[in-house]
Amino acid sequence: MAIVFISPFDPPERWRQALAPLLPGLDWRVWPDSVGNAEDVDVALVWRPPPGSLRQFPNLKAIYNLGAGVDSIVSDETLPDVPLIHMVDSALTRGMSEWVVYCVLHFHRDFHVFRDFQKRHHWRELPARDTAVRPIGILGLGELGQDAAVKLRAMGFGAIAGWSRSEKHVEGVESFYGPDALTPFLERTEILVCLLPLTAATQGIVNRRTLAALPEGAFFINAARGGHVVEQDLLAALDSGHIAGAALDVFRAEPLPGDSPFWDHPKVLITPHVASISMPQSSAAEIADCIRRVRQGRRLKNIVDRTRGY
Ligand code: NDP
Ligand code: OXD
Repeated sequence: MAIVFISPFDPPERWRQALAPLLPGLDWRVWPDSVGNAEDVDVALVWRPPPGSLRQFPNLKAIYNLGAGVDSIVSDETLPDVPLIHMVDSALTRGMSEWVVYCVLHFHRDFHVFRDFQKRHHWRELPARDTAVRPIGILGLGELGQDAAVKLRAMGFGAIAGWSRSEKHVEGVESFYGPDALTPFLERTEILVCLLPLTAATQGIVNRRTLAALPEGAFFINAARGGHVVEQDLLAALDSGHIAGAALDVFRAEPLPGDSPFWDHPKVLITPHVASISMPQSSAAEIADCIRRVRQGRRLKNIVDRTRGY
């Protein structure tokens, strides 16, 4: 029984070092250079595996995605029909909530304006907004969305809502669910945070129509995927002033091309897809537990529903 690591973007050694103490006798292979006998492999650890790369393992029993989002993998038609597990890790969740809280506070406390005032040596007070009544809306109230909501609430945000497919019961968070609830959810939201998975149903969900449903002067924060946004529509909404600012961690093209209008846009805050990064040390215990479960034939957690796409 061997593990194969497939990620063109990650140094495999850090993951091996984190997992080895938890899985005595770990047989570790790295795609494509040291796969050895492909028949030995029972579990694949992957992050954005090249399409077709998983096809060669006839005894594969599970695929563990080393990140929360599986959009880059579920579209691979050659993906073997074995359980696909997505990462749920407390450090990944914590990191995302930090990024979201930072961005919400940036706009809520007018840092986007004060940054500009400072450049112009301009000393001016702005009217304060009461945190208790500032309407925050989170698209996607799953692992990450719920944690961000709970942490914002702990800071005193008292008007938080979330939108999901099914109804949620999170204390102090109003639940909107299903397609019909999207417009009412947007209409009451002044700071919109996107934490949805990218699927056929959520592709391009932030567009001219949905941005127009937000109140004038709303803010948009995206830590999910660039594919959720029709970028021309967002730029137009920023330029017209309907959207007063955006914090964007993800884009349709990554790395963001040097000539993208987002780079120099005065209303846009950019980070390079780092809202939260999977960390081998923190997630190793969860991954090792998953591998043991596969090998012992026990129930697996956090399995992706491939028909839903997340
Ligand atoms: P989850 O699967 O735990 O949660 C997804 C949420 O989205 C659920 O509440 C789900 O509803 C909701 N949802 C999905 N489809 C729809 C739909 N069509 N309509 C309404 N609601 C929908 O995912 P995570 O919270 O773990 O991760 C979310 C995303 O965050 C990832 O897919 C990834 O793209 C992104 N991410 C980005 C990172 C970064 O660094 N930028 C880092 C980590 C993740 P329901 O609960 O009812 O099923
Ligand atoms: C993820 C990501 O989905 O890092 O985990 O984007």
